[in-house]
Amino acid sequence: MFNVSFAINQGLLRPAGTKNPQPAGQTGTKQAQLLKLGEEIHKTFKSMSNYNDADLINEDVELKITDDSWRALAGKKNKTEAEKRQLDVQYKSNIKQLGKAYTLYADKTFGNGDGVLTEAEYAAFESADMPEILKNDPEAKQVTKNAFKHLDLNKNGNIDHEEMAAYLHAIDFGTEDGKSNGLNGKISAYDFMANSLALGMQKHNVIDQKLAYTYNALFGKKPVE
Ligand SMILES: [Ca+2]
Ligand SMILES: [Ca+2]
Ligand SMILES: [Ca+2]
Repeated sequence: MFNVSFAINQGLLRPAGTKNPQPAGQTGTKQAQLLKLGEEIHKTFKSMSNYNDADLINEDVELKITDDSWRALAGKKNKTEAEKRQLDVQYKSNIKQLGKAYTLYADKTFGNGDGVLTEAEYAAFESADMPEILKNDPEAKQVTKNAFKHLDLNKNGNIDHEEMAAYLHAIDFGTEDGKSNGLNGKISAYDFMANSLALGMQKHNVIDQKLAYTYNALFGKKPVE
């Protein structure tokens, strides 16, 4: 199981409220750490699903956005305003770093490395581990096209790290059918798969509502209709 608190301990993700000193010459190292984190996110998501059987999900795998102390505080009754704020700040800080890492990794590995994903780069990224037969399947191509449309919130023709962070935040919510434990600082395999289905649909649906909420919560921005 991949744990983001590991990244925090490595100095990659910084707990809320702490300064982020960046001595000269450290930029390359930080980039390498972000890339590694992005690769871990990618591997974790890939290991949740099974191309041979869409109904089979690997329930043992989850992506932790926050650490267990965050969840302990989140579960506490009668939280003070300061505690609520601490939870909010820490969550947002972590999810923004994950959005950066995941976008950087995807674009460095499957794109031109300019930091944003065009539709073609996103398609290359999404189909990376697909069996050949699926890669050329028109239906699978359409699903990727649909997903890109949902994720390009400002409709500028590419996915940036803000849109990616909004996506990661949105899928933490899981679904409303009782199978998910909801917003809890972890993306379960069920959260991921249920939201992936919604993302692949052509029509406006619940994923768009979640993305509109998270894009605004994280960056104060509204999606372009
Ligand atoms: Ca690019
Ligand atoms: Ca965009
Ligand atoms: Ca969740």
